Amino acid sequence: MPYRDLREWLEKVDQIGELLRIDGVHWDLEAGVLSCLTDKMLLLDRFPGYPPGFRVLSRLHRQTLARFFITSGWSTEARGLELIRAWLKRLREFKPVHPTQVSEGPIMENVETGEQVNLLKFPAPRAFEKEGGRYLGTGHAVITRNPDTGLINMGTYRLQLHDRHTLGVYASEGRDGRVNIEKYHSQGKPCPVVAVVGIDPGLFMASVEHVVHTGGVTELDFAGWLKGQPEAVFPGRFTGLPIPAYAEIAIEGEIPPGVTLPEGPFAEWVGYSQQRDAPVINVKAVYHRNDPILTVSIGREVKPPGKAGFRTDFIRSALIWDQMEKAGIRGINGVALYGNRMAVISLDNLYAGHSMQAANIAGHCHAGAYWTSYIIVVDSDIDPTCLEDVIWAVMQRTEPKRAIQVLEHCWSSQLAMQDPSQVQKAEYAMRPERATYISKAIIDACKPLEWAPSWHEDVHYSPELKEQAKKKWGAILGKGSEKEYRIL
Ligand SMILES: Cc1cc2nc3c(=O)[nH]c(=O)nc-3n(C[C@H](O)[C@H](O)[C@H](O)COP(=O)(O)O)c2cc1C
Ligand SMILES: [Mn+2]
Repeated sequence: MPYRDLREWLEKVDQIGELLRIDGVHWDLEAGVLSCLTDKMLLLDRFPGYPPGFRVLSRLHRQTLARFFITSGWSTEARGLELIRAWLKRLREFKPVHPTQVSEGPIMENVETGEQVNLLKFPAPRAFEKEGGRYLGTGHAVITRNPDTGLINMGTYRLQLHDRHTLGVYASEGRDGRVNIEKYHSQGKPCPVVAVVGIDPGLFMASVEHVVHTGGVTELDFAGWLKGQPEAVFPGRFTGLPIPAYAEIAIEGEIPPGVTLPEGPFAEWVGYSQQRDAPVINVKAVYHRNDPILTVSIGREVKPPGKAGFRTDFIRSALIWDQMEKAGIRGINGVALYGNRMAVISLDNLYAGHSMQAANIAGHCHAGAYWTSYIIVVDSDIDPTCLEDVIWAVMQRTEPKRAIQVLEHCWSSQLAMQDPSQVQKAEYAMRPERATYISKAIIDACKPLEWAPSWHEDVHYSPELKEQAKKKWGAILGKGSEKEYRIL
């Protein structure tokens, strides 16, 4: 049975024993640190100073596989590379499921506008000691419209709570939402916006994954497909933007041009925190259900490619794989992405130039382009989800001067540590403060085809010989040691 909303999803998670309810936790640091100390979903209630029922659901970004299966209405026994392959198969069946228009829904149980708006009524957490404030949006979705095409976009860009009716919004350069905001601002107009800060994990996944808008597909269409039923939406009264009618909390307003406030420091997934200036949302309306649940993604202490931090790497891996195939790359045996920053492609290297072609597409297709600094290509005998084998191939099959190429002026992020002189050199001389590039290293760790006469023989036992030995001696040996796979 599909789930319509967060509450139905939570019931299913409760049934598999992955929901923890805790009362009386403080929004300042305590909710954050608790989120690092469990694998379960945390439903927090009775925050000191807040009415009971004003809840926070934490760990929206760190789903176990069991919870991902609930979210996607799908499951498989496959793990490692086979899991990525299985999800790719499902992804290929994607058909947009358009939202349906409704005139009301539970989110209209409470509607506050103008002077009634008070964002401080929600127990928004400050998650880390070094964070510069409270965040209302970390496990949410921001909806905007492209003023040229009318296409709706949904992406997750964090929201700092500045005061009763003002939020900071930080969208990284090149995000669809950021492009939309800049389009309005370049016309001197405010950008209409809806932020859904109490959201089910299906909508959230649509918001954080790189949905490609080819053919006018939107993240809402993706969510409808993923959840197995169309999303019910109604038009916001100030912006006309679609608001999911069964969500918990939605905020409507506009982002004025030329206004920024200091934002952060915020504990980034990369393992650092920084402060910078960011645009603001002036809030005009708040919609919420009775006993609303604020959803958050806080408490990320694990640094990429740490296993616990990025259980969804396999989803993005399949997306890159899909986009590479659509660009015509043949012979792909596997793709594994590590915490957004490094991708490994395993390939039947069929002809001279094939591995470089694959590397360049992997590093520049939409799902793989953003800030991936290292693209490694290995032969198809290497499992890309096993870092041990990947690094072995890099060490044993390459001659660095031949294997490593560095591409310049690639899609970056202000989260990147930067050589300040690079900014000055950039071609954006008109607005150097905006220009952030990275270089990208390709490591072609496939055995060079032209060196075939000197390729060495790999050392390994045939699977048959191992099976025979296990049959004969297995009882004495017990369970053998296993390779560590960094992607589930
Ligand atoms: C928990 C979480 C928080 C995120 N926060 C931000 C953020 O603050 N700013 C940002 O630009 N991207 C953030 N992202 C990534 C974007 O939401 C993601 O790349 C999304 O696909 C962007 O959608 P778009 O391509 O439609 O802009 C976050 C992702 C996750 C999983
Ligand atoms: Mn988008």
